[in-house]
Amino acid sequence: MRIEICSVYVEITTMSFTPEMNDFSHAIVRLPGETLSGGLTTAAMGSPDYALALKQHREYVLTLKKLELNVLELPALPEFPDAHFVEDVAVLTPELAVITRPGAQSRRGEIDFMIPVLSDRFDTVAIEPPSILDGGDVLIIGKDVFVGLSERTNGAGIDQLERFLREFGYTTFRIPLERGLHLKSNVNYIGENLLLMVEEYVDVQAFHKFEKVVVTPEESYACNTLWINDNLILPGGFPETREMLEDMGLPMHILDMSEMQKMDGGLTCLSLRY
Ligand code: CIR
Repeated sequence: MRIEICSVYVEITTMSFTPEMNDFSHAIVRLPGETLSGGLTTAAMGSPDYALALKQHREYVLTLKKLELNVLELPALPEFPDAHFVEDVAVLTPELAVITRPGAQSRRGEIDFMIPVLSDRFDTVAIEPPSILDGGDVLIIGKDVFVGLSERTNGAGIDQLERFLREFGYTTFRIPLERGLHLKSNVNYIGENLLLMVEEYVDVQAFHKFEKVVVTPEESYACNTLWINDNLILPGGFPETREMLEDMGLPMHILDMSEMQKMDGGLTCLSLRY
């Protein structure tokens, strides 16, 4: 009896440290507001069509539900045109929710609408000024936390996040951003020790223990692929990346993200998962 209990314990301990654990049961999303074209962007791809953006968002939510996530759909916040990119306002771990302090001034007020939602579900702490940090810069793989040092996330923000998470056994790595808005615009974990990334990150020392799947510069947007419950959600229109990922044999879901891409947003940005 004792031996059995002991072996179960060992297995659970090992599981909680493996990067393979990506079983999520919940997601939080926010409906895009009709003001979404007033959000921040560097994309120069034209103005998003609101009806189409809503349709794409709906498909995204349906896909999460298909993967058996319980999805909390928050109402639009038209006064904050980027608020549907909920990933940026919090960093979730099983132990703690860290409310961020978004790097863009125009997005700071979004946190006031997320704090009550997360406080009901998590122990919460908050990034304090003068630190700034966007959730899009935070890539958590098991107990490793890779954080992009970007225009939206400063060193002080990374230091604070590191202090919050250290006591739960997380190790933080700081990754200067080479391109794009956020770290997760460039690099994402897709299971089986694989990172999907653009060429510029291949030699980053902090990523040395991973195998790399490198996307072409023309398909860099496809780096923002979401690995969730052992499925891959990919943006449509990136055939080379799709072909490379097909070899992994995971169920794939291809979503049209054109209107989100126009606003520098991707698949990971549209939800908070736990
Ligand atoms: C912004 O510039 O803040 C939004 N237009 C896009 C945010 C995308 N978020 C993300 O990649 N995590």
